[in-house]
Amino acid sequence: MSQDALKQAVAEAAVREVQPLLEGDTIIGIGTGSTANLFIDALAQYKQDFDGAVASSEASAERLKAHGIPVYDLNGAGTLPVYIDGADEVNAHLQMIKGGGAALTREKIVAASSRKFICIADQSKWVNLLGEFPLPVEVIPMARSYVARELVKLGADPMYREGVTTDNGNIILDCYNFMLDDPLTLEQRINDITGVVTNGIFARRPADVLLLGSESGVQRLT
Ligand code: ABF
Repeated sequence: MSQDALKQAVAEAAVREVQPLLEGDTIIGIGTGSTANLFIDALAQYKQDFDGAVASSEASAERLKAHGIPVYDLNGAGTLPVYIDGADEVNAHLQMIKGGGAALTREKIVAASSRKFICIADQSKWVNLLGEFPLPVEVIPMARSYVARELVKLGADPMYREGVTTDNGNIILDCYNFMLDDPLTLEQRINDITGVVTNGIFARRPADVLLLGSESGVQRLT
């Protein structure tokens, strides 16, 4: 099976997973990336069954609107029953690295505001130890050099992601070679650097459910 077919299978499994939560006034959280896009496309046929969505990026908001699914500001939506999003890496604790698509800050905010986080991923994202994928850090532009020096002190090799401005107007530093055997502590340490908006470790708020697409089908891990 191709990677695209595995992503399609998890997207459809995620629609089945959220269906019992859909009611006329339900607003759900929806993430960013190619797997989330497939989820949006598969969900569209049920758009009459729920009110709308909060999106973690402008790109996802546009895709939702193109399907005729209303998009809401998180501030007026209250606590969301569920957030569905992909990942760049995920481990057995359902901790993740996210942010390859530069939407990490909004993803973290929507995840924090949701009762249940369903991660949708193909098997290429499954790892024993997080960290092979370069860790994205969103940074206020004027703090770029300072934050990069502080990240080096923590053991990383940060690289400025050229030509990318986040939806929040900030820049991304991709950190190579981080030792990620204690994701919870590192998530906090990086966030403590002045000028960091947030980083792509999702350990404080891991996923609650992982739908993992593999050759043998979609596994559901909790
Ligand atoms: C978002 O999309 C990100 O946090 C992650 O970077 C990426 C995964 O993309 P894809 O589903 O295209 O692999 O969820």
